[in-house]
Amino acid sequence: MPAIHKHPEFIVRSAEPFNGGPPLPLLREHVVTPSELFFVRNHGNVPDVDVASYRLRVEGVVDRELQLSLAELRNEFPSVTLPATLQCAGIRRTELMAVEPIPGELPWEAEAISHGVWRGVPLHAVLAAAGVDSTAKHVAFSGLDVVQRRGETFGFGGSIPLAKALSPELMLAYELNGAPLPPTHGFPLRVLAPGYVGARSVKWLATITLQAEPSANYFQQRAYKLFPPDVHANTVDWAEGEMLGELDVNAVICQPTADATLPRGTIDVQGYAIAGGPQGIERVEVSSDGGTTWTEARLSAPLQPWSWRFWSAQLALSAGCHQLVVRACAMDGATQPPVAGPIWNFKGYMNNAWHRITIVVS
Ligand SMILES: Nc1nc2c(c(=O)[nH]1)N[C@H]1C(S)=C(S)[C@@H](COP(=O)(O)O)O[C@H]1N2
Ligand SMILES: [Mo]
Repeated sequence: MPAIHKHPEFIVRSAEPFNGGPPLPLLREHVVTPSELFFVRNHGNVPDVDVASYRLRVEGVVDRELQLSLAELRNEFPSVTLPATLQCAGIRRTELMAVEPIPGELPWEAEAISHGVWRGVPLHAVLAAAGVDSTAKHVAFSGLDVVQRRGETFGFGGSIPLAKALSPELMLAYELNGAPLPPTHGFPLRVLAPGYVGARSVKWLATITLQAEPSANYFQQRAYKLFPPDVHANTVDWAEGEMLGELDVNAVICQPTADATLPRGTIDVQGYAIAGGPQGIERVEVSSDGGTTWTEARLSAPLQPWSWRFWSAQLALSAGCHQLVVRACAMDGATQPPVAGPIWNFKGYMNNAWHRITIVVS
């Protein structure tokens, strides 16, 4: 298994498979997350891929099947560079777990997100080279990693609708932050599907299949599906549920951290906000009284499509306990739910309730 190079303060949520992310104050220090701080979500092993023999296969309902080496992808196709934020659907699951337990899932806090500068081939260029048949409605991806679940062994995969696959932001990425993809982030090639849950950005990409239906893979048909709050593991009908795609507006307080004790005076509250889609964040508001009164935060990072924005606010607080809350509004008017209870789901996805932390001012 290739070595994983991460920052000494990286929070490891699971060692095998390797999963983790940076402490929130460190995450908030860089608009472009350095690779050693970039969160990792692995369901299986980190494949050790030999670039010389690596081939991407493009198949399914296409005019011609393709087998492409990394050199062909780099030299014979156009390249694009795109800053984009990647976010796991399981982000902030611990807050849903506080509503009702979610056994068997990773206890992510708000660190399952990072922002990178990606370089690769526009997916539409590769699809054009293969020639997409008119019966194709979905583009399925599969990875080279192996996942083990309850005695079963299978691969990681997922799909996106053809219209999303053809949109300009979709990329087959071979670089992150100016360097070849690190092994744990999908070397030598991964999908980058900005605006969609991280699960569709398939790493160690082996095949692209054009087909009429969504992917039959476990991670499309069971995991990464959203069910109403009354559905539980023992009552679920896997044929139901909504396959996750587009992300929702979200905002998080990174600094101070939960349960911090701070000296009296003006405190600097900092965090990130993300709209989900390309439209960007319009406004971020912060409260120090649990959401009764609000102060507008200053948005610092420039507005770019598919990207988070950093925000900060100065609050003068009296001695005592305070509940800090943040909420954001996207350019399309989308807002967040005040509490997590009504959006609880038994797999623990898509928590975008107002982020609340308690701090003590002494
Ligand atoms: N092949 C493969 N691709 C994968 C995964 C995986 O386990 N195997 N995890 C997915 C999930 S759920 C997320 S959130 C992102 C995380 O990407 P990162 O580890 O580069 O941050 O990768 C996605 N792509
Ligand atoms: Mo994820």
